[in-house]
Amino acid sequence: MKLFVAPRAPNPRRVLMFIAEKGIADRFELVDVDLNAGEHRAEAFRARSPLSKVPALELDDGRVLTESRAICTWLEGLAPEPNLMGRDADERAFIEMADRRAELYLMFGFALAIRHTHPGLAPLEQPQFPDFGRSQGEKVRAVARWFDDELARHPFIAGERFTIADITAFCAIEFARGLLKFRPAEEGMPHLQAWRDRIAERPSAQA
Ligand SMILES: N[C@@H](CCC(=O)N[C@@H](CS)C(=O)NCC(=O)O)C(=O)O
Repeated sequence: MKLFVAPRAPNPRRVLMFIAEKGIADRFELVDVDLNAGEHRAEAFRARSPLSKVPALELDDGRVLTESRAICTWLEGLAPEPNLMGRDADERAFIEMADRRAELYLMFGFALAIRHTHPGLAPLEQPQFPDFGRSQGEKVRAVARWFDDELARHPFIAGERFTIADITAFCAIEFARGLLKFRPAEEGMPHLQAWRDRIAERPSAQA
């Protein structure tokens, strides 16, 4: 199977970290897509990912899955252990809630803040609206503070165990760490920082 990724991009990193947690990296051929060079907008890639986004997973039968969470759902079926998305409908729903909060409010918030303010993202985001980006930076910090409060009460994003929601939130925080210089502890979020430091010690965080 071919997995189309881009170096340092947070969404491909989610899938790479999920694969590393499952211990199945040897089953995938990684193909780098150069976003700065616009390779993702070329016809050859759009034939696989019509909205020009990475990651994309090309299955052995030629079908292509995009959207990180959908790819992870497929991977969870391929390699059910360790379970990262829930064992029954009840647990699956609560983990999905946590994961979607991490994706839609944390990852997407940081992505908007970065894409509209950082010169390195100018090739991907045109036009950039720096005021909008700065306002998103403030809003996403309010979300991060909410996660900080949550993490004061339980050790992982979805509760008592490591799940896909930790992967999504970690990749979001690391993206912001690199490009927004976001350090939770320096902004009064000690629980978010302690959680981030614990997740960073997992071997999958190097994927
Ligand atoms: N919702 C998608 C988001 C994918 C996405 O935005 N990927 C970024 C890289 S992290 C991308 O391909 N950006 C290219 C662009 O926006 O032009 C997912 O979950 O995979």
